[in-house]
Amino acid sequence: MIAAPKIPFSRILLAITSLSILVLAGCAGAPTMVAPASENAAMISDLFMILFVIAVIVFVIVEFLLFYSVIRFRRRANDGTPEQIHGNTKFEIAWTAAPAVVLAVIFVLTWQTLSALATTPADAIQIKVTGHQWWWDVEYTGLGIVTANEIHLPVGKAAAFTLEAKDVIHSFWVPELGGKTDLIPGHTNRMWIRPTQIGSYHGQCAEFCGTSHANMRFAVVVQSQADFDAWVAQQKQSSVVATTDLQKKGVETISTVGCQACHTINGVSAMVGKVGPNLTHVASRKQIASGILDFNAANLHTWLSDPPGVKPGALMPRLPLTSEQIDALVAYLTSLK
Ligand code: HEC
Ligand SMILES: [Cu+2]
Repeated sequence: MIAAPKIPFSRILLAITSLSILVLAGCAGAPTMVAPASENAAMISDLFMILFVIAVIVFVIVEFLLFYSVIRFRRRANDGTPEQIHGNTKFEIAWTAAPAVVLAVIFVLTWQTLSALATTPADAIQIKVTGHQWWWDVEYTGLGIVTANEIHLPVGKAAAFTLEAKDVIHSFWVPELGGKTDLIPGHTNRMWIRPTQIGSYHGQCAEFCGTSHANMRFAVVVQSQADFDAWVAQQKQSSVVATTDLQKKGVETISTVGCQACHTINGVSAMVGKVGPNLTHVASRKQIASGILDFNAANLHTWLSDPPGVKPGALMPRLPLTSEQIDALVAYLTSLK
């Protein structure tokens, strides 16, 4: 028989410690629901903290009783049969009542939070988000704005989201701003966010939806009311008119190679497709392809050359474009502020 190798306890401890440090380091700077930046996310985080503290207290009491009993009442020499306490009414009542009270407290707190989250504030900005494989269509229904993958919100004001899906189930999740809510084909879900801190927050699809599920990200930009108003005014303008020769060639190319089948550019005739993101103000966005590439000429060039090569499974096909055509398209697209 081969004896199992003896690993010293200090080695095991070292391995566990190093692994924990690695895991924690990996989480550093990642979006977290315990640093809420909105009124609704704070409600969820507060409830989580209360439940966590209750769970820790229960854990400590149970473990203390367990270890105390194991050590204090361990079998000793000359022990006879221990005293039998089966059917002890006092104990039966105690260990039935105590968990019932704890669960009742948790139930009331959870109910209060859930009903507060289910009540959409009356003055909210209305935003419809539609999940597509693998990007987010964003429509400000009251303002007549359509954009993609980047949601702007004024700080302190509530936004009511209507969530739908075009193809499969997706899930809308911005950890710092609110809980996950599914987008389900043929069904409308709702949630609201009242951001309390200016900043840019990371969003992510949280329901596996196919090849590029992990590449289905978005940004929520929380701004002062003045900055938000300026953004709204800019988004409401119709698209920029091409001025340079290269940009004009870009407009020409766009309508000859078939982009209009899938994309809309307000003010450009025939550009009314709805399969892909609205490009009217694509150059005002910080990223393209739902957070995969920063918006700049070089990345646009890479994207247009081979979308599925950049983002696996992307539903924008690789079009037979020449390098000159791509240059013209990039010149036009980068002008669409
Ligand atoms: C068959 C439909 C289809 C055609 C044709 C098509 N696209 Fe797309 N396009 C898409 C889809 C879908 C996406 C979103 C991809 C993703 O992020 O997963 C997209 C994304 C983009 C983006 C990134 C936008 C953003 O905000 O993320 C740009 C720019 C773009 N397309 C430009 C073009 C141009 C220019 C053409 C013509 C040369 C074109 N597309 C042709 C479907 C199409
Ligand atoms: Cu998704």
